[in-house]
Amino acid sequence: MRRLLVTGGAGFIGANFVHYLVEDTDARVTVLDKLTYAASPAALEGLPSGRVELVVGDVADAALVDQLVAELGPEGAVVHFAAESHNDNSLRDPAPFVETNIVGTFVVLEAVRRHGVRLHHVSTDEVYGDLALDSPERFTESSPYRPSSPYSASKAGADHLVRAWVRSFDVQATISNCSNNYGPWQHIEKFIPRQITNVLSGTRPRLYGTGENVRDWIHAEDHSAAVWRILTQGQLGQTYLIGADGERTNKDVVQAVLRQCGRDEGDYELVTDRPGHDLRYAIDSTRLRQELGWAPRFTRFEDGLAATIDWYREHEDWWRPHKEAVEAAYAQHGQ
Ligand code: NAD
Ligand code: TDX
Repeated sequence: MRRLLVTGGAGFIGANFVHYLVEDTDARVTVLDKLTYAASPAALEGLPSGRVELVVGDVADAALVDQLVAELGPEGAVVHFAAESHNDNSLRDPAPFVETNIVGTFVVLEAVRRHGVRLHHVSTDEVYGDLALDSPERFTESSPYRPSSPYSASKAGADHLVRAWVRSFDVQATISNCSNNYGPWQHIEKFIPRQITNVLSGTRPRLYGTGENVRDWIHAEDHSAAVWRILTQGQLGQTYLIGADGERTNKDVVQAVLRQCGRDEGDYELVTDRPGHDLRYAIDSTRLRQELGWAPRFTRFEDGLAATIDWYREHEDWWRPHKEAVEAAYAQHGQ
């Protein structure tokens, strides 16, 4: 049985990945998570204790990470999701983004270097900056790094550290840069869950600026399957882009949420734009599909969205206690 250390495994995508490991592999998992405001330990409840153990701690704590990596043994692997992940927060207070995303990745790299353990580093397409709204261009593995926000700059910094540790120290690592995820357990500060929970609360969805910005949506389950594929079959030192051809304007997404909830498609508000707001992300995932044979299961965004809306309807007890505070924080910025 393979031993894995999953950092950030109590977060939205990390927890989805832990479920994937339990259901589709025989891996034994240690989750290292600081349980910040973004964590959902509830997402890990009910998983077999013989398969999943939660260690509450900071990925930037070098002694703790060293001990956990040492315990994996040479056949083990680290999958590194832990991060501060919300662009809007990074614009209000960048410090934890530098600490967790850059210093935390440095700490992980030093531990896997010392113990000769395999690493998969989870990153984002935002490191490549943005694309023009009206261009056919998509990001590829050779797109130049051009991050716009403190969040994306901190993820770019982390990616550069991983690449340097591969080249200079022969660390056995792969990197994936994925597009925007949606699905169960996503924090309601993020776009899709914020709008779903607005509609379920009887308030209007909030679109930044004109609503014309484009994001490329992928279901978190498809992201998890891709990460496993790269971890087990990817070429060491290689970067893989993960995306499911899910480009939509933010306005299209809000209108789909309204339609699926039986509300008028025009029943949204345009609010203050995000400073430096990236215009468009789009992923060309040809390498991952052709070299590793991965393909997404959620090929119709509207179906994945409908399932996600149902999930938030059924899990109101999870998100409702946080809704007022999240909206009050946005309201302070006219959003
Ligand atoms: P999230 O904010 O939902 O979860 C992050 C998790 O990391 C939380 O459980 C949090 O408690 C934990 N964490 C934060 N700081 C920590 C620290 N110092 N030490 C230990 N744990 C800490 O984020 P997410 O959306 O699940 O994103 C996970 C990863 O995937 C991130 O690296 C992110 O950059 C990347 N990613 C996200 C998306 C997306 O659309 N959400 C897309 C591409 C890549
Ligand atoms: O209320 C909102 N209204 C709105 O129009 C919010 C919260 C967002 N938006 C817009 C901003 C973006 O164009 O929706 C789009 C998506 O916003 P976010 O959910 O904040 O995601 P984004 O900034 O695109 O970053 C996400 O994808 C890449 C994740 O949060 C990152 O962790 C990941 O790396």
